[in-house]
Amino acid sequence: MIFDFEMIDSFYRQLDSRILEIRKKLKRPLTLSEKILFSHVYPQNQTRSVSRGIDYVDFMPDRVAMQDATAQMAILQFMMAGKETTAVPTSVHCDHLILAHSGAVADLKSAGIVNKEVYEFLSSACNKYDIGFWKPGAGIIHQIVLENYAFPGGMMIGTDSHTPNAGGLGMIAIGVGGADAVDVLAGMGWELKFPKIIGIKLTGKLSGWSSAKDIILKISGLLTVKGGTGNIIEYFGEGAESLSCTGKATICNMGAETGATCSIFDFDNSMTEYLSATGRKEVADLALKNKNHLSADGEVYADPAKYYDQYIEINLSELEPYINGPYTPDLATPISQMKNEVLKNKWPIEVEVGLIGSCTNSSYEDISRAASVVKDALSKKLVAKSEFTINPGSEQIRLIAERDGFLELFRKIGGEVFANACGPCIGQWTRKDSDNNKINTIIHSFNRNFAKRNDANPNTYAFVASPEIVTAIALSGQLTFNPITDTLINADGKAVQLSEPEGLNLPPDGFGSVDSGYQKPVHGQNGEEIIIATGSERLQLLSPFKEWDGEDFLSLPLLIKAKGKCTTDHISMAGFWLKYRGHLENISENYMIGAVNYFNDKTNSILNQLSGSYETVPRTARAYRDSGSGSIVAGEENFGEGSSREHAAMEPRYLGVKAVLVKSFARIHETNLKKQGVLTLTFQNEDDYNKIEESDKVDITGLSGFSAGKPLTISLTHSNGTKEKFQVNHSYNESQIEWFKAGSALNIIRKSNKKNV
Ligand code: MIC
Ligand code: SF4
Repeated sequence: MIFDFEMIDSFYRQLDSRILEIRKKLKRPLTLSEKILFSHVYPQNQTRSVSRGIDYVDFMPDRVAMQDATAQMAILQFMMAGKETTAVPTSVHCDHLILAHSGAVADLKSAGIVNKEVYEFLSSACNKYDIGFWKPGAGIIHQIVLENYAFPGGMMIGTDSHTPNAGGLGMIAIGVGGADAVDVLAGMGWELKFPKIIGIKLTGKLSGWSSAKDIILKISGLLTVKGGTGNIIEYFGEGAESLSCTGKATICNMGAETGATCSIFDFDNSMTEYLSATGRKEVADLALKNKNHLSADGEVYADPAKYYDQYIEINLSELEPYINGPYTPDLATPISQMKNEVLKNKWPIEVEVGLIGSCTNSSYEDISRAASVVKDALSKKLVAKSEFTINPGSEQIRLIAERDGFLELFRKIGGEVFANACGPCIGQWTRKDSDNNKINTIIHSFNRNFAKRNDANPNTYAFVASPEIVTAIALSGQLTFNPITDTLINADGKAVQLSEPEGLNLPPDGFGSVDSGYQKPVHGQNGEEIIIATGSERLQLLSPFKEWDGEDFLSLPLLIKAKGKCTTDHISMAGFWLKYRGHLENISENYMIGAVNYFNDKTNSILNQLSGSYETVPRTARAYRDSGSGSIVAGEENFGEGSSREHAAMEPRYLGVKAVLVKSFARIHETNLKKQGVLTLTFQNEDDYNKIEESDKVDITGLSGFSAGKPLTISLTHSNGTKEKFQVNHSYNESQIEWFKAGSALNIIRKSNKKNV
């Protein structure tokens, strides 16, 4: 048994009394999210009334999951905490570092060679700290978590922004940076601003070409990439009940693209079925016994607008398929309007590649529906006009997709099956015959489509759609194709129309048994040495960051004023750079190299005030750090949107950036910066962004009285000697201010641990 039944059983045994206690304290109807959050307050006896969206609360999640690209830094930090083992069940998944190039077998083999020392490091650390280790090829973190670990009513954190995928099984699952994970691994409370809650009632039923993916594509358009920030999205209604468990997971997964803390569905029959099908009937039985605690109270559903901070209704019977993009996941276009939009915006019509799979859309339902489209196309003598690739989410899924003939169908249209890993979704993709500047279009069923994300080409227009729509479009080769209304010309020259997709939620012949690629930790049996090769380019032990010296920050040169969208992909690119995720010094060479310099519209070319010439961002930052001044970064809205990668926060800290001042932050990135000791500030008046000039020196004053809710002051000294002053806000509470003072949150854990020893 891979999942931790004892922990789950003990959770359910206590649930009744916990909920009773919460009810006594709060004396009002509860949403599902509140039930789960309050039953995970740390320590449990401290339930109190909190203001959603305002108060910080410490939680005690049930488990932690980490993927290889973020686990390295998380474990390197955990090693500094000086603990013997992890406080909660934890798993590590090798999925991000496998380069998709020539198909699963060859790609896995080369990943084993290229990433050998990283896998050895992770596997040895997992043994030492009693962490379950999922070998390369086992599958993508979120799919594995859904298949093995997630349970209704539970709470977990994961060092990946799509951790909310587990909300499909009724779990509060939140994406965090590695330093947050270290809190939980070390048995400390994990702090989160108590989220607001968006209620979404789904009515009606999906039909035809529409799928669960289209629900979240539509919602991304409604909420935009920052509309969910600070919120949990809670789904309910008969439409929700009609969805498969994996369809629910897709919706929760991509909820990350709205900035939501996480998303969650009520416990229902689809979850019982999925738990039983994946060998966890005992968990399903326990959940069934606690069913009344695994949905919101009746009063909430009767008057949702009263109990949710925001309330939306979507009728699934009217829902069209959507295609989102390019360059942002919230540009949502219903398929019926796609042709107009494509022509109006001059998006390249010809589609070069269609890609399905990934952690977002790898379920049996997804694969079987996409395969039904292919089967239909073959019977109608159609061939695929675009290249076509498949990334199965796990070995379990790959195996049954092979067994049930789906992969064979994909191969018949020239489809290539990549390893069970992230691959093209995170830029781990060597495109064949691709010129890195060519204007071209691709369409995939992943979740993100930021510039350069999939293949590093800034001119790739990436669109997101459901697997069945991606398949239909790959068959047609045209972004303007609408399978609901349009026909295709087949090998006989006849116009034919594709039939509606058909699929099954769960494999009729079961999931079967498979060598899952799981390595049980052998804690206590071996010498338990964590393996880091000397002189390694990929792994480097960390040294603690310095404490704050108690002084205001004076005369900080502006490093870069970033213009427009600045995601974690702009701040710390993935793709090529993934190989340095365990080596802070080396990965810092990618700091902000994708961000656009406001003053010359170029990337990675900024004024170095010391030399007077234009240089790269990392080099200039280093020069400021080494001169003893440090520097400051400015940006616009939703700064740091996207990934949970804390490298985007550790790099500036390492390079001497003292503060980041923006119009607004994405949640995970802001916390990551705070935890690493970088001061996070927001403009009180957004127009003050315009006051910042290229050769400014910036003072940040008021730090001696740094306290919650109290603004700080910025003074700019322009190159002509004139000065401007304005106030800036911050969102630090008193304990977060201690992180800043100590130099990082980890420094506090380290110190308290030393005291206890
Ligand atoms: C992503 O989808 O962007 C990633 C790659 O999974 C990241 C994690 C990472 O950067 O390692 C995420 O979403 O957190
Ligand atoms: Fe991997 Fe992509 Fe999923 Fe991130 S979104 S975990 S990169 S498959």
